[in-house]
Amino acid sequence: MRKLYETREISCQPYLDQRPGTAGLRKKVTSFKQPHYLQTYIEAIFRTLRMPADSSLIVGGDGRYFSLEAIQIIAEIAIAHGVRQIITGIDGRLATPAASYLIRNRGAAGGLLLTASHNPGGPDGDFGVKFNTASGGQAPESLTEAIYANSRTINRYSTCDLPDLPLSATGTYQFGQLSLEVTDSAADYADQMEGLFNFEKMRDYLGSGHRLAFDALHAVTGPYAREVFCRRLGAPDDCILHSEPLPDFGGFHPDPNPVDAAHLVDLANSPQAPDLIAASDGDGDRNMILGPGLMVSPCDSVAIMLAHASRVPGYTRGIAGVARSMPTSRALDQVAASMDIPCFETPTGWRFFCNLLEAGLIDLCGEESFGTSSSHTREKDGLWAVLFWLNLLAELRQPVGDIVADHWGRFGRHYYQRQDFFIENLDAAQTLINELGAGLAGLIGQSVGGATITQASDFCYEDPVDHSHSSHQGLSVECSDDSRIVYRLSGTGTEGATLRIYLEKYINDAGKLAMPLGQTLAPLADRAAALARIEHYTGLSRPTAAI
Ligand code: VG1
Ligand code: CO
Repeated sequence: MRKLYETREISCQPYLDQRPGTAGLRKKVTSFKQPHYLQTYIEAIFRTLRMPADSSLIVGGDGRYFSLEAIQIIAEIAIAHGVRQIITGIDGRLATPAASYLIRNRGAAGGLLLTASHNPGGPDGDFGVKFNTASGGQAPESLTEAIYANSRTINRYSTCDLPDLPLSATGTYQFGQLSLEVTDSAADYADQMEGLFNFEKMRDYLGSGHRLAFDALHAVTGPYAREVFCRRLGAPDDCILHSEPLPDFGGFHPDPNPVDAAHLVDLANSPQAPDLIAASDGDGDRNMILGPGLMVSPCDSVAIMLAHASRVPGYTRGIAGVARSMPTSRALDQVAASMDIPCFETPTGWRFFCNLLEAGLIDLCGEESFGTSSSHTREKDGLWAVLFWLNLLAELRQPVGDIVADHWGRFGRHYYQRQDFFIENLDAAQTLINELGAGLAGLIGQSVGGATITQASDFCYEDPVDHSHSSHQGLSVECSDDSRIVYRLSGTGTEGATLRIYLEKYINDAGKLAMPLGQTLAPLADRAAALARIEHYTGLSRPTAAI
């Protein structure tokens, strides 16, 4: 008779601060290390879900500091809630899109993704837990709110004592009533990508003198990139930079953007620039695309993907519709209109795309925050986006810059920038938003910086599939000079507040498509700062970062 692991109840005090943000619960590692902190949140998830007996669960993440302890704690609580199979990756690492795919592919009841994504890692960095449903998609707001409500009442949880889980090599192990499978997720993922892209063409492209550089920023994508680009596409080993996943990301801030990955902008601007330069974030769901002399704005990237989708094998059957988050530029709308397909505008956060994807209403979607993906999975997918661009380059045999310039020539250019203001005092940030929101109606018709405000609204979304409402999803101000400003507070930070201001100006004048970005948007930035009285509320006269 095999040993059964007996469960026991542990008493604890509830924590009251476990409200998930834009994408899961993110806190400092030091918060997660408080007694019973992770345990109460996991207990709240299981109590809310009431998974069927004998469920399978995908558990894994970006491998950041505290991940291995977390997997052990989760497995011990999962047994007590009837989970009979846990599937994870080597060393507990699963890129977010790969985890989403595994959930669907293995018919799991859901997944616990251990990541704080683009937030820094290490003992003083951040940790996070995100729950994905059986569809592979992020839990909807109604579910995360129910988990939060439950977490505030947890004063006991069930667990057991398992031996240290063997995570360092693939295999299947039995611990009493629990089966643990450690899978080679990179191989599974690469198989999926082979079904979507023209690997032969990309191999030819890379074999004929074209070069790729992919920076994994010492985060989760290193082994995936090696499998896809080197083993299956024949790219040289040294095209993967910082490929070894490290618990502290080797000190990198694993956020692929021109500020945190400025070295890639330098590489793009150097005479040795490879044909395609790309990077992903901590958990592998974001992508940054650069070519000689330029970075492709994520808003343009998704629009260009749509314009060329019929050239990529996985999308030749057509695109049902597309979606973008509200602050993302309207470059995508322009292409969708030309193809006569719907373009949905959702609140920030990937979870809002999930219903649309599941219902087959969209096949492609993206966010300005370097996130793009398609109906092949229910998360954004960093390497998928790089492969999409590589497939395009192999097909068009044109430099990245020419593809972008041609696109602007055809559709006009949405000059775009996000400015982040880090504000230590959360209340000051909230007051700024409240005051601006309260005065919105009065702004319409006012003249600012030579333009008239034509629209001002507090974005409220009704999900077309389940008809749920999400209010206060960002303040938007549109002006008569084809410009738009959006204001919102970040929901992924773990201290203070980050005010995000999104600036967009549409220009469709052939002679004005290659103007310097910062200079072109400077008057709009001044207008945005004046309207929200940023300096008055925060003392800040300039953004902390412009991305
Ligand atoms: C940010 C981005 C948002 C993205 C989210 C999760 O949220 O703006 O577009 O979906 O991060 O991305 P916020 O609330 O900080 O603006 V990831 O790659 O960190 O899971
Ligand atoms: Co991420």
